[in-house]
Formats: sequence, structure tokens, C-alpha cells
Amino acid sequence: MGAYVSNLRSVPSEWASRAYVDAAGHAEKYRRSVAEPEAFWREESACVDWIKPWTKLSDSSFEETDFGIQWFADGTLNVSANCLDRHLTERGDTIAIIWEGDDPSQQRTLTYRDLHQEVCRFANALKMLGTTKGDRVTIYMPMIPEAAVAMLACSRIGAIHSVVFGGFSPEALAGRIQDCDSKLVVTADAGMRGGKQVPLKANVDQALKHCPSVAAVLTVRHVGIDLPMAEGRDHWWHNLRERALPECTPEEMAAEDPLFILYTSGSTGKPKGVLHTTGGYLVWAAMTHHYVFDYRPGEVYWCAADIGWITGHSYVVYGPLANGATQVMFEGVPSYPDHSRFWQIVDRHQVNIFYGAPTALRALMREGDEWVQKTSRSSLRLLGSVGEPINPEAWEWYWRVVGEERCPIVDTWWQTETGAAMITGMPGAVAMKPGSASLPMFGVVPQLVDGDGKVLDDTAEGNLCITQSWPGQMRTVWGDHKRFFQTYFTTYPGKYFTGDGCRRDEDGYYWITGRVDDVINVSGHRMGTAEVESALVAHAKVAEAAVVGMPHEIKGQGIYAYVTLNAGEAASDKVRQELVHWVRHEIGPIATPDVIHFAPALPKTRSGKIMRRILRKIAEGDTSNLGDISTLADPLVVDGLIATKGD
Ligand code: 6R9
Repeated sequence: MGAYVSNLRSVPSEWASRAYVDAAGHAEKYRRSVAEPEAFWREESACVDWIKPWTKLSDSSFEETDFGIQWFADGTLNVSANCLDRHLTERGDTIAIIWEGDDPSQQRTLTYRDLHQEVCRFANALKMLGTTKGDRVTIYMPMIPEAAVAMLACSRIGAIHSVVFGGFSPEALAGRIQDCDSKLVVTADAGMRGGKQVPLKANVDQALKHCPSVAAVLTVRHVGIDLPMAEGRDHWWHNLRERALPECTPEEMAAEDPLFILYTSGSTGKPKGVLHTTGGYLVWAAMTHHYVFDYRPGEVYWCAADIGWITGHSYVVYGPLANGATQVMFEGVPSYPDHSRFWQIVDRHQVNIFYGAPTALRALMREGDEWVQKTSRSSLRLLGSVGEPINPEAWEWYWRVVGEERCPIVDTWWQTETGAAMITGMPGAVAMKPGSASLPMFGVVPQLVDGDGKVLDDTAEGNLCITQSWPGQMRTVWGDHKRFFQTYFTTYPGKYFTGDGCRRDEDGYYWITGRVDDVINVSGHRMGTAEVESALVAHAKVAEAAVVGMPHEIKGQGIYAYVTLNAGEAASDKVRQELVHWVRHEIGPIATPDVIHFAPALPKTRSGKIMRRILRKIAEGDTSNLGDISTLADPLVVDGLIATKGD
């Protein structure tokens, strides 16, 4: 027995008997999902109402010659009808969304009937503004019910939404609008986070100076501030709402029609527009939500992710609403007004299932147990984690202090590209190991390979690939199908490469070790080092920049930027602040560099390639073993970097 087994936490007995699947059921379902996919998916895809049932399961190949991904292709359905209409007879008066504002005195509830009417009205408003099937709509919103309403309204009429996180700058927003040629932007006057206003509409106005494709802006009044409204272009939602009927026939969509685009960072170039389609995505989001969170009617579920990220798409909007859940939607931050906020919300709304990110847990853990202990949390029975590896210390704290050793923790590994949970715990079925995302979801076939692509069997550590398609897999990069193939299927031909490193133990459990490419994970947010570099070099004083991740106690990884200034520019704290401000302005606060290291020169090979391995080591403070530096054009550069660290 290996080292991890001592940490094994067995499934609490009441869970083994009450969950949708127990250990034996899990093993059998997994076996069938791989050995008899046709029969398996015939059953599981019934979690979705089809207008026309599918007859052909999938047509997918990761090989270059016949590359393509399709699931349930001849079936038809409508996503919003699945999330709303089909619940109305039985659950029309059940609460769909309990909204909690940044200000703890603000709350709203919407039943499924309310939500259905709002979505229909919003869909009709989109139509009034000329939106039709296939049009792109950019949604730049705070965490308010209208964000979900806007997404569902798009899906109702077959428009493709692209949600841009409200923390992104006008520049980042403009890039994402341009890339997919959105005709319409949905926003709010402002959002509130931690007592501060986020000027969303003002950011849109600035972004639109560079976005000729946008003909209309639909603004939701939330905070209630005065705004300049551009004649002919800008519309208030509450004005259009008065004229919009609360009924709108859902568009019949083919399973492979696009549902949404979501931009995410990769190791190179600008962010990619990850495209998800209708049928496979919805089945995958709904099915995984059902099994992983074991949701029962009457329970209250809360996923604390923002809708600007894939977790908000799959586990705030589509998964839980497809399953008719009652959920909390929270606008604010865990530390406002104080560090008890999450747990006060749990008590106020009697939350049973809570799903959050390790970075928030680490930040709260640092503030001390008393913030948690002064709340009851007796309603909680299941906890989830997502976004980055959860370190065993944070896991133990979550288990012991938050869940009082009564709530199983499901650690869910997945990506924007995978649509929903891929390697994950399941309460009632999978014994837990702190820090391991545990076992593959039904239909997921992981494989570990070494740097040369050699398949590693049994206990091993390597690069994580997935060998077969699954319904929720992304279908393309918007506007660049070639880039889709090149990014994910050429490193290890015939396999989907995740970009993550991973270890498999003797029980077949998977332990994600983090990204092995030039993507860093800052507080669970994906950031391409290339994006931060290109923002830095766009500054007039910067000659060159190289960005790497560094260990960070709370954020998981921090951003460490090496900057070489132009000749004649002197390094100073003032310039440092100027550069930090500049990056925030170009991308947004999540890209704020933690360290700016003014480097006289960067370590390069004779062919001019920056040796990032060395930069990572210096950033980590581990200069004892820099490895082979003989290929450097000028090895003395390294001494210069070590000497200037911390200046
Ligand atoms: C859902 C989401 C994806 C990257 C992924 C990996 C990291 C996510 C994780 C995890 C370890 C987990 N990641 N969940 N690492 N354990 N449970 O976060 O999507 O924003 O695209 O990020 O996040 O490195 O490759 P996305």
C-alpha cells in the first residue's frame, strides 16, 4: 500500500446508502460507458428532453485525416426549454434562483415560472434589437439573475452567447467582441463587489470605440447610477421589458448547433474562443451535475463561481437549471462585509451543497477558524472544489472546519474545453483522498504519457491526455478550426492533450500536478504568460518581458514578470507601479503582476529562445540547481538576474 492510502477517507455510510450511485454502481456505470457507449448514452441522454431524438451517437475522431467531433448529431432540442419550460408543470412555483447581493441586505428570489417569463421577455427584447439565430451576443454582467436570463434568452432563440468576465478591462472586452463579431452587448449599469462599484457600462462604452460590429447595447439597471446613453445604440432593459411579451417559442436547434463561445487563455497567442454546442454540452453538464452533486428536489445548491468562467456556465446556469435545482447566486466576495460571509449565506438560505475554489478557502483559512465557527452550517451536507489543485492543508480545513467531518468533498478536475467535470469524486461512490480529483467520470478515458508520447501504464506520472471524445468536448476554436486541431491534438497525435501534468496511484486515483505548458493558474483563473508579456511589451518603456508563475500562498500561483527596459530608461519603484497599473488596464485586475523584476537581460539560448526553466527557478527562489545552462548565449546573464532579485 502506498503513501496516499493512509489518507483515504471512506464514503460516509449514510451517503453510500442514499446517493444516486454507490461504489458498485459507479464501477458498473463506468464500465458500460466505455464498453457499451450506445446503450449507456441512450439512457443518460434522457436527462435532457429532445424534440427529435437522436439516432446516431457520435462521429468523432482525433486523427488528422478524419478529424471532427459530433455527438447526437441528428437530434434536436432547445436548451432554455430544458432549463425552464419542462419544469413548469411540476416545479413552476419552486425557487430557481435565490439571489444574494454584495450588500447583505439585498436578496431576490425567482421561481422557475418567474425565470421562464423573464427569459421569454429577454428573448423577445433580443429579437426586437434584430438578434437572430446564429448571431453572437456578448454578455458583460455582474452576478445578478439577469446574467443567467440573458444567457438562457440567447439559447432560446439560437443566438450564440459569449460571456466576458466583468473583471476584464475594456481592452480585453473589445478583443473578445471583435474576435466573434458580436452584434449586441448585454451589460449592467454597474456591478458591486466588496462594496465597490465596477463600472460595466462605462467599460462597454470605451470598448465599443474599437468595435464597429456592435449595433446595440442592452443595459440592465442594477446599481441605479446615471449613465450617458448613446442615441439609437443604447437601450435600457426595463424599457424594452415593458413591451416584451412573457412568451417566446423556443427555437428547435440541432444538437451540433453552437450554444456559446467562451474565451480562455492558452500557452500562446491571444485568448481562444472555445465553442460548445447544444446537445452534447447540455447532456454533459446535466449528467455530471446530477451524479457529482447528488442533487435532490428541495435541496439548496450553491456554486460560488462567476458566470464569466466555465464553472459558472455549467454549474450555475446549465447543469443545475436543467436539473430543476434551487440555487443561490451570489454577487459579492467571500471577505465582505467580513470573513464569515460565505457561511452566513449558507445559514441564511440553508445551503446543502456548496461548490467553491481552493483559492477562496486558503484566503479564508488564513483569517482563522472563528469566522467559520460562529456560523452554524448545519444544513451543509456536501462540499465541492474546482479550479486548481487543492493542497492537502486546505482540504483538511474544508473537511474539518467547514464541513465538520460530516460532508464529503468532491474535487472536480476539468477545463473550459471539457465542458464539465472529467476526473472527479462522487459522494456515496468514491472514497476520498485529500488532494486527488480521484476517478474519471463516466465516458472519460484518461491516459498518461511521457514527453515523447510513450504511454505510461499503472502507477505513473506524466502528461494527461484523454483518448476518446465525450459529449461535452469543445468542438472548435471560434474562427480558427486549424488552431483547435493544432493546440490540442498535435502534441500527442490521436489524443486530446489537456496541458496538465498528472500522477496515477496504485488505486487508479488521479492527482493533477498543475499545468505543464505556459499557462499559469492565478486564484483559479487561467492566464497565458504570453498575454501578460504582450501587455508589458506594449508599454513604451519596455524592451522585453518574460512572465512565469511563482508559488503563492493564497492564489496558488502568482505572476512573476521579468522586464528589460529600453536603453535610457531607469528602473524605479515609480516605473514598477506604472507597469503594474498598465497590465491591469490592458487585461484586468486578475492579471496584476505580483513581482516585477527589472532584468538587465534575459537568459537566451544561442538561437534566441528565452530559457523559461531558469526564470521559473529564480522566481521560486531555487537557485541551487539551475540545471544545464551551457546552451545559453551568455551564462553570465543568470548571475545578473540572481543579483538583481528583490531589488
Ligand atoms: C473548470 C476550470 C482549467 C485548468 C486545468 C487545471 C486546473 C481545474 C482542477 C484543476 C487540479 C482540480 N484545474 N480544476 N487542477 N484540480 N480540481 O477551472 O476550467 O478555467 O479552463 O481551468 O484549471 O490546470 O487545466 P479552466
